[in-house]
Amino acid sequence: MSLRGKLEMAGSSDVGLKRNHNEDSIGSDAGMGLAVLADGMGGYRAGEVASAIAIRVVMEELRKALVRNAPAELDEETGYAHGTLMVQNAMAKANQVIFQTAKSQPQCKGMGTTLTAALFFDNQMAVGHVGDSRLYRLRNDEFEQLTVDHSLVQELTDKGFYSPEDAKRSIQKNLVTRAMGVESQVRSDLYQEDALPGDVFLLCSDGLTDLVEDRQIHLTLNKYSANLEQAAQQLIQLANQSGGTDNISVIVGRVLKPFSGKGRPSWYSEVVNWFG
Ligand SMILES: [Mn+2]
Repeated sequence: MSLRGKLEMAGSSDVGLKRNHNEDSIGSDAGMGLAVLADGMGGYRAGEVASAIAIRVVMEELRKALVRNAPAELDEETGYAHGTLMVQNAMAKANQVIFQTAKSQPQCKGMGTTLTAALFFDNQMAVGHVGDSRLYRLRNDEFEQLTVDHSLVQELTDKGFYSPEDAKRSIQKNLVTRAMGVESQVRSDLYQEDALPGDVFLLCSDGLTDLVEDRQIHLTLNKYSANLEQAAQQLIQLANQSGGTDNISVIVGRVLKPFSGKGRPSWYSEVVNWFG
């Protein structure tokens, strides 16, 4: 089962107005049901190396894993679907590659990246998450942030030191407390959610959410949900109109039809063909 015709996606990444290069990276494959977004950090251009590695490795690892295993099958030990564990494993591998590269190449020392990945299978969505990029879901008229930032601001808010208003004004907004590639191992947050026809998903970097209010993002997704390309462009434009102080990346997805499939999906053969 290819998810083509059942799921649509559009993504865009923009340098913004103040930076001279783009350290965000995105990747998506609607047929495979995969969207990945990363916001890199590090010295001279190392951030873009880290985010590019994250996207490449996660996509490669998931392509391979989906050939070997049916994502909808349940893992007895953990209670997660295989697809969710595949996301976790792919992220662990990406972490390793970034960490090793940072260690072996002086110009990449200390680099890291956020990563938010969503894999769709069997009317579900598995999300893996590290850092302060986000995943939102618009279902009917309910707009909800599904991931929780790994940031100092979020921690202070959780502990009650910050109100949401304080958080917005904080100068430490971009201090990430967990990132990919910084240590030899990383703990990814995992979410397994159902995906219903009509659901709209947004993966985005902080270049959007620091400048554009959730309410505004919600309105934009509502307005352009029938045209995801336009939705993506519109969101980037909103961030740039508000100053464009950081790189801005978005991937917008929409579930068109149910995509159930328990066994090894029939798109298995299609994937095998890609690898020839
Ligand atoms: Mn950023």
